[in-house]
Amino acid sequence: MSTITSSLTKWQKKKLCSLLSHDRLSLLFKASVHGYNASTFHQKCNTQGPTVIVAYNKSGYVFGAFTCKDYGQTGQNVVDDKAFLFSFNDKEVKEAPLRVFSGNPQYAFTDTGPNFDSLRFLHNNTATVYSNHAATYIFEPQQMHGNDLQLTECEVYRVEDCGGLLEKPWRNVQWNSERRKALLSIISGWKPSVSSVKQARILLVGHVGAGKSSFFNSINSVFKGYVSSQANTGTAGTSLTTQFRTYHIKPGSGVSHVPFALCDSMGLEEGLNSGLDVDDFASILKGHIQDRYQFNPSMPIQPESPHFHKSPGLKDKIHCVVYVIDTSKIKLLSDKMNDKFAVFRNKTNQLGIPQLVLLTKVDEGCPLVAEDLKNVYQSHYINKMVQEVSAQLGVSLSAVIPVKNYSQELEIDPQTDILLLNAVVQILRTAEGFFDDLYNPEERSE
Ligand SMILES: Nc1nc2c(ncn2[C@@H]2O[C@H](COP(=O)(O)OP(=O)(O)OP(=O)(O)O)[C@@H](O)[C@H]2O)c(=O)[nH]1
Ligand SMILES: [Mg+2]
Repeated sequence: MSTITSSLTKWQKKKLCSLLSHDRLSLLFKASVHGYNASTFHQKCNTQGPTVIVAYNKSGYVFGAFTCKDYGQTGQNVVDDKAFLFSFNDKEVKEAPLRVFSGNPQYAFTDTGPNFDSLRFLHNNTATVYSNHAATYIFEPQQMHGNDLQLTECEVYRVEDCGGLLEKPWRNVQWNSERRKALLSIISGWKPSVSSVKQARILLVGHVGAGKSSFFNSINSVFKGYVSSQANTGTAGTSLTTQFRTYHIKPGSGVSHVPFALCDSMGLEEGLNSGLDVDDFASILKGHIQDRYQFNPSMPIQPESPHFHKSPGLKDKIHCVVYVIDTSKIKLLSDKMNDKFAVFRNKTNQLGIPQLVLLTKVDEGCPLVAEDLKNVYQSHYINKMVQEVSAQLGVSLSAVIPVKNYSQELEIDPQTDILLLNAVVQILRTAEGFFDDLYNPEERSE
């Protein structure tokens, strides 16, 4: 998936959220990516419930319109007594944001497009806004947009309620230092049930920017005792990781043995000849691809490649595939991306490799979790996303594990460690299935 990122700064997002009295904004449409036109706007934004359109100009104004009604393409005036226009400016931090309600709620907007009468966004399918302050919503143009009608960006967000906390957590986690120690001891005491294999090889796959490399960094950090960023992470349009990497983690944190290696791959993308290729994926699973192989999305690895392992042993194969998915992107995964996941899952099933799903960025997904990670199994929103991804990918609920990676922290934190270590324990238990299955070799297909 080409990653679409919000142009809102943290400050702007906070301001907008408090203006909307909601705490979750899910990006649906971004004009610089999808085009300044009404037809893609409708494709992405119709029947999404409450939304907010946000326009940006060079003069530092962030302005737009909220409606709690659906966009459609009926050409009708939509009645919405909650709709309003808003504006605030980066340079006037102390100024209260402007909020203008419609003088006539019968005519909140026309749903042929984001057309709020006094402000018509994507005007004539261009990066401009048409402004008529004397129409349904009455405002001072200088205050609304500084008379700068050329847009540098225009986005639409679904405005969601994160649904608060469930009465009881749906999984029990002990959040104390004894548990952290116990988890470390479970991990260091684990070993594959086949003596020729010393470490489980775990492959991380998922869409671009899902947090695959960050997951390795985070696990490495737990064992180091400080936040480490060995693997390159960040956001780019396409996968930042372009090499196949096998990371062996040095023992630490009182642990003498780390019985697994994490393999990091290139992100999945929608298009043909982009992102991780399914043939390369199959070669990794079978143990043919060696550390530091440079992926070429337009051509899978060839047997002549110096990084092609011609006769891999059991220890070189992948013993567990972990699909890494950004919690906030689940609803945004396109059909093409879901199809790609299905192809990858099929391949993995054919080879009899157990699989599970890591839901990353739970802190970004739910503000209650960002506030206190201990809310992770009590958050309505995370619970809903776990169910959604389980249905979407066709994995059981018990195979979906929410985590938060270290992303901006400098020091490790006991709660984050516990959630990460829990995930490792689940991964190892899942990998165990691979070795257990070897007792029925006739059921496996290569
Ligand atoms: N808040 C938050 N940010 C995260 C989390 N995990 C990853 N990130 C951030 O998300 C961005 C992408 O993370 P990466 O680890 O580079 O993603 P990736 O899956 O390796 O992406 P590619 O290599 O490009 O396919 C980085 O800026 C990370 O800091 C998380 O759990 N919480
Ligand atoms: Mg990466």
